[in-house]
Parts: sequence; structure tokens; C-alpha cells
Amino acid sequence: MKKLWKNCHIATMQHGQYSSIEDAAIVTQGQHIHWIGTFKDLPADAYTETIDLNGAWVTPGLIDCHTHSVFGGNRSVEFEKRLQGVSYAEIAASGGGIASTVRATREASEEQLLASALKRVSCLLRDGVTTIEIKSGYGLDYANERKMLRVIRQLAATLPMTVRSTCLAAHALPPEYQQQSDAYIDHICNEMLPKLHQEGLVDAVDAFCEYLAFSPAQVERVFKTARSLNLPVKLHAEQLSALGGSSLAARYQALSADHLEFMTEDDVKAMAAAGTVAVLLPGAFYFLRETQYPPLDSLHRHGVRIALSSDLNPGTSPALSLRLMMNMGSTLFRLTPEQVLAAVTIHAAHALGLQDTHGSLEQGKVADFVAWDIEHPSEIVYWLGGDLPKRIIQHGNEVAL
Ligand code: DI6
Ligand code: FE
Repeated sequence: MKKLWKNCHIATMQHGQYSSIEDAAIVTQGQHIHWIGTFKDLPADAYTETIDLNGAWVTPGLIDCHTHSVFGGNRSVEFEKRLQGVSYAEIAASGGGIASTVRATREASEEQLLASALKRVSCLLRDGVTTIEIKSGYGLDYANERKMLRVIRQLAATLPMTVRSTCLAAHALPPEYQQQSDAYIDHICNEMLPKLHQEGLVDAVDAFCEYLAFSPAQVERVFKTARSLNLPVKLHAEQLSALGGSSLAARYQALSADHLEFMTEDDVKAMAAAGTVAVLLPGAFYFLRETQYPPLDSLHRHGVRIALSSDLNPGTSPALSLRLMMNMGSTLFRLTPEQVLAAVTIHAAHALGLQDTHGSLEQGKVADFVAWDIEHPSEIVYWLGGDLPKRIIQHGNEVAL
């Protein structure tokens, strides 16, 4: 059962570069790439189906490696208030901010959370995303974190996408534990994480290391628990202040440290040595009108892999298009379109520990790819949003758009 996809050009993204093959073809067998190369080298074989891609440019399916796509309600009213001059602190004091999303998420049923997340994640899928990471973190107690993680598993079963689930119980302090952050961390380490992992709901563990969330010492306790459960870790680090979270993440061989606006040169060196991916989130940078840039020169100089992601969340990045984030990666962070494409394919695969199977088009990897009706791959980054004409192939099957 081999399918031949012919008449295309391919940006394979091997080694983090276009690594283009012009006048190319791909043979898929089941969910995998059986052969890839120039059409003239195509081995004689029998194909059950031949699909003409009409000269399209093929890239790996895009990977959105940091999202909070499951949540109740949204914060558009808060957004409007802020623009009328109400401060973030005033909004938080009147029960807004993360607390309002936690309330709405706790009130929602699994079915309601699934329905609203499906709409959002479908937008990302139509944008060319075939692999997505989704975090919990708006439940903040066992039952509600479990509910979120179960919805993430249901999204995986429903959508033609690879979905990775990350437990972010250490996202904020729940109302039950005000002024008792150490006790909440104990509860995460002793009860929540072991149980949720035992139920098969967790692929990785994340935390929010920030002065308004959890300290490096508290995060380290969560990381130790993750290590004892054999789960990889990631970290929201250095978004608003320099606490050394990214160095801590590197010490625990984290898959990624994310945000990173305030990271230091020492943090960059630690991440480079550990092979921890830097996940930059231009949507949150833009939405918060941040002025402190992540240290891009230093990240490049030390050879840290850079991934880009939507951070889709109701508070700081209500981003329904990864391609818009890709353009921002170029305009705001001065990544070239080639670096941006690597950032949402092979480097994003590294940020999820999926680099052996996803993120580039090579023999043996999964057959996840997008055929774009464009003249050059840089167009995927160049156009601001919109729906570029494309065909999406996931695990060897064309997705009905
Ligand atoms: N960093 C963020 O920017 C979001 N979470 C995080 O760890 C904020 C999430 C929210 O406001 O709902
Ligand atoms: Fe986030």
C-alpha cells in the first residue's frame, strides 16, 4: 500500500535548513515516509495511488510546541477594560486575570471544554499544524487538572494531529492555597503528579517560574518529582524577570525553556550545553507590548536551537494562527524565514522530544506534510495571516479541510 506524491518541490528542513529538493516526489507507506528524493530517481514500484501536487512546495507539517488551548471562557472583556485604562493589577484584584480563567475552566464540563478547544485547535490545524502540545494549568486541583488532561487526550483521539499533553499544575496558586505556595507544591509532588501520570495523562511536566508564580526552589521540587516519574520537563522562564529558571531547566535536561526575554548569557550557555531548546513566543511578547527582547544574538552565537510557538492562551496570547506568529518571529525577532520554518518544524520537534519521528521530511519519519501553493517557502512566513492555499497530509492521509 504505497502512495506516490509527485510533482512538487520539498523543503525537507533536515539539519534546520531548507535542504531543498526540487522536482521531487515522496512515497508514503502507511503512516511513514518510505522514500523521498528527486522524481528522476524514483524507484520503479507499484503504487496504489498517485497524487499530483501541481508544483506545490512541500514542508513538514508545522509543530506548535507550546499552547494552553484548553480553557473555559475567554478574557476579551478584560482586554477591552485594559484598553479603557483599567490596570492589570486592578483587574487581578477584582478577580480577573488567570483566576477568572481558572474559575471558568472549573465550571466547564469536559464536553464544553472539548467543544471550545476543538474550534481553536482546528484553526491551527487549518494553518498547517499537524503536531501540537497542550498544557493543563487552569484547573489547579486534582479533579480539574485531570479534566483538562482528559480533554487533551480526547483532542488527540478526535483530530488528525499528534497531540502531546503537558501537566502545568504549577501555573498559578489556586484559591485554596493562598499564601501557602509551598503546601501547593507539596500537593503537586505528592498527590497530583503521581496520580495523573499513573492514569496515563501526562507526557511532560511544566511550571511557571516567575516572581508572581513559583520560585526556582519550588520549581526544582516539581522537577525532582518529574524525574522520579521518568517524565521530561519544560519551563516557563525569564518571561518577566531574571530568576535563573532557564539555567535550572538546563540542569534538569529540560526539553525546552520558554519565553526567555530576561535570560542572561550564563543561562544561554547552560541551555546550549544541555541541548535545551529556546522556545520564543512572539504572540505574548506582542500582546503584552514587551520591550525587553530575548537575547537573540547570544542564542545564535552559542548555537541554541530556537523554536517558535503560539502560546495560545486567553490571557497573554489569544493566537489562532501559527503562521502569524511565524511572521512575527521574523519581524520582531529578526529570524530569517528559513530559521522560522526550522523553528516550527525540526526545532519544535526537539522541544517535544519528537525529533526522531517528526519535524523533517526523511525516510522513516512520519508522513506529516503540507503542500503549499506558493513560489518559494519564504512565502509561508512572508504573508501576514490569511489562509494560504494548501493540502495537509497527516500520517500519510490527506486531511479534509
Ligand atoms: N505565561 C503566560 O504568559 C501565561 N501563562 C504563563 O505561564 C498567562 C496565562 C494567562 O494569563 O491565562
Ligand atoms: Fe505559556
